[in-house]
Amino acid sequence: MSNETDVSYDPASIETQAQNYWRDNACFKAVEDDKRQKYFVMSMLPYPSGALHMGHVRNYTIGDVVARYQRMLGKNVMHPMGFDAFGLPAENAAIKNKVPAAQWTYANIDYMRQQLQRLGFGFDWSREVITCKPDYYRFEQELFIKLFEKGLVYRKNSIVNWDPIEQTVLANEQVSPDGRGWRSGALVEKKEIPQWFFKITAYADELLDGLDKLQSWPDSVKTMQRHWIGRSFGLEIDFRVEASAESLTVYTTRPDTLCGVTFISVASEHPLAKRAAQNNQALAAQIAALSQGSVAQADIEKAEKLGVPLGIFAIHPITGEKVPIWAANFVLMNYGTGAVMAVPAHDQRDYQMAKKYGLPIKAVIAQRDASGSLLPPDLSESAMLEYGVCINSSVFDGLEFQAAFDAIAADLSAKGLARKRTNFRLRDWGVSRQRYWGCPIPMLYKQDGTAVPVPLNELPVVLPEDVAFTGVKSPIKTDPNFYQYIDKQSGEQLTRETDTFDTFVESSWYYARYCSPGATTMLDERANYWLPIDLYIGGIEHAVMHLLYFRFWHKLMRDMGYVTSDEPSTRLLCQGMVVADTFYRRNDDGQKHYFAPSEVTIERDSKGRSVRATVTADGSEVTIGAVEKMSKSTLNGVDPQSMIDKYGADTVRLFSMFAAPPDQSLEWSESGVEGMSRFLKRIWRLSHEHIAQRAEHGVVGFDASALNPEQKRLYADLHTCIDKVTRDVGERLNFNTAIAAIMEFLNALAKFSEQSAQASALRHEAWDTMVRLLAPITPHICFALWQKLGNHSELLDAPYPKADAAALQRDEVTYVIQVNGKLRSQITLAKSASKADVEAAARADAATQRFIDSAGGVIKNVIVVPNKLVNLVLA
Ligand code: ANZ
Repeated sequence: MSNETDVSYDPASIETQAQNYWRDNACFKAVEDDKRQKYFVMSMLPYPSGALHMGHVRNYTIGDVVARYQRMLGKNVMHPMGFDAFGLPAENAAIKNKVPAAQWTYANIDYMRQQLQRLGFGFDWSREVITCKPDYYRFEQELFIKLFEKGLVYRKNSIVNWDPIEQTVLANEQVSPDGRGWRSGALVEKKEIPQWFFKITAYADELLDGLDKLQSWPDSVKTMQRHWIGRSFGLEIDFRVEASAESLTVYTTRPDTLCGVTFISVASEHPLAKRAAQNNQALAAQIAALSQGSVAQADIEKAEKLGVPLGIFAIHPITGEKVPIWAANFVLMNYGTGAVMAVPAHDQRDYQMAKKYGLPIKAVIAQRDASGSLLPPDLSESAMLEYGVCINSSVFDGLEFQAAFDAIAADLSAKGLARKRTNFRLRDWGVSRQRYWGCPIPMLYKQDGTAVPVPLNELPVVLPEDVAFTGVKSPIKTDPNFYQYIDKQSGEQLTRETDTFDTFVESSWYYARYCSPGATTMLDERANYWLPIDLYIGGIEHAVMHLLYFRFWHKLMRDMGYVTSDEPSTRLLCQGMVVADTFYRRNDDGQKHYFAPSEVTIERDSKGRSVRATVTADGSEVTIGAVEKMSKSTLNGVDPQSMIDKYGADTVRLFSMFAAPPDQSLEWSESGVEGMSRFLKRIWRLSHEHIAQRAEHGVVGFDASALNPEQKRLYADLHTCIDKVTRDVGERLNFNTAIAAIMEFLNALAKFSEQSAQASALRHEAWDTMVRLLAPITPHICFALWQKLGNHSELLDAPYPKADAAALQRDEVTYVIQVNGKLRSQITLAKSASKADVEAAARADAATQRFIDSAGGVIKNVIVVPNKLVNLVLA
């Protein structure tokens, strides 16, 4: 055995060498090539917050493993990276540190790019997209103008969260659950201001139906998108307003419950509510109070159901009864008609309102029991939401949901009182933000307020980067050099739009720009070579907004003639979160005070689980909390940089691929990382031993047909491993089980001790294969070993190992030997062995005999399960 210290594994120097080689030889530059099958893999680009976190490391390692694997299959791989560079944190940093947002952003990008390089990710940096650069965002300004001209972009008043102290619009996330501004603490108001919209609803049907074709997208994401788009089939019904010529139209998906209507709820902004409040200050104040709180639908659903009677009545179109009209805080003005027929017996929100204000509840749907008789609903605790059969509904009694829907629709339509209608929950996409650090919206306003686009030949509208920032208002809103505009021909004075785009606009099309770097138009013909993306990897938190806008923009670009495909990506992988232990102590006020893992000393059990933690500085004990997503608030984040510095990039990559299947949470554990580091050291040592021994034995060529039984076994193990790894990495994207198979094979290889030229040739074949199987995952160590094994070719393009089908058909099987049903040993026998052979071999097995002797037993009975196990039953 050679000495371990003479070839020690030094990741830092190995990794620098490999990375320099890749950089100097532009190894990852992708070039269009019609003769080769393309493979376009990408991960969601990071926001340049300052440094990579473990979630990024995981996401990008998955992408890199797939990219390198596909390349070894011979495909023309493109694997790009960029930075989603606009956004609020840069403004906050600018206010806090008094550095321009641009400067802060670019410095972060430089640092993070270098971190990505240090991890050995094979990105084609010549395609890098930085979304805050004018040569990128100019094309989204251009598309916006073209869409405006087609009517797919428009401006309308829209309700926003308004912070009356900061005099600014807040995002839904900036409104606390009790309806107050995150910074000012002021009660947030709903305010209407003019905003720009993309007409995504024009694509609602296509976005919904297209999901069925996305077979390699996770079902969870498709379900969320379906729900978000929320197509519903319903009826618009007109209720006559008492003592007026007017009628009030409601939208319902449950016309079968029409006879259970006991009141009507309208949004607080509904014209009827406004009119009722006109000459009634007290009512006006009550209605205004209803509209406080967040405008986010999730918050509205959670909030208590509140209402105010307007003192107006409607006439029920079937029964002719008078029903009161209320304003209610859960009715949205921008959905349906902004008015709801309330059926407290069968709608939970209406039920809550009715209970609170003592309004009548009338059951009109019943369900049949097993014997077929109708059971009136139990309404003591809640509404009965299920479909059923109409009761208390005059001529509609006895009808089931669809029959009732159709009958009521027909009856009311004939009277001109109803129309069938399809509605979407999806709203048009409001893209105006009152922020500075974003892409300027390329519009101008005439003195009469008419909006006109900036002339195309004046694009881009460049966001000034060198600005003073006070934090009160966006600097471009106070800078006349930016907002004043004089028409070159007419001399007319106009003002520029000073709002900027939602940053989801930039992330909606960066993937396509990767395909056309440097193009002087948005995209060029190269985009159609690469698109659609073959694998897109990112977090599940983007299931709806980003991943829906991204699909929408693709269709916009298609309809503008830039791309020919219908969808941007054929396969999607949503990676799970990276989680870790939390450590805390409760303060006197009961609040948790968290400690970072670097501040505590942890005692672990044999499985590596933390069992006791003390503060390193003073030895005092802290509580080990739940395993949670790594985050700033719980201080349980582990800095990737410190891990790379300590263990090397290959170890960090290997751990993040091995510790969990990619779509599940990955629990960070330093003992797990240490285990990976030991595994790589072992590979380094064993491969070097092999290389030294091979020199001693002399080099002979490998011949699979000249193997002795033990060699044959190892060869079969090798191909079983290749077969498993190929399926796990290539099809299922289950990297953890692939790595486990490699580890298992390495154990078999380490045990194979035969010393001969032929054995050495087999061992060489095994190492050569191992290095290629591991190359996508731990590319640096493999880069070094590939050369040491005597290869002069480029490992990046070395063919990925192929399983030899003949070797997989083993002529031997391994039997497990049980004594009284408990596993005690195993034996390998020819497949042709008879039951008697198996029994004899099991009785003769030394380890089994030793066990039986020590137990002092006598074999009473033997059970042989062919190709599986032998059970020796003792008397
Ligand atoms: C009466 C009714 C009875 C309803 C019942 C439901 C159950 P989707 O599927 O999301 O389209 N609704 C209509 N417009 C609304 C608005 N602007 N704000 C809040 N709620 C609104 O849901 C449609 C249902 O949501 C409609 O059907 C209406 O309540 C309510 F047993 O009408 B339903």
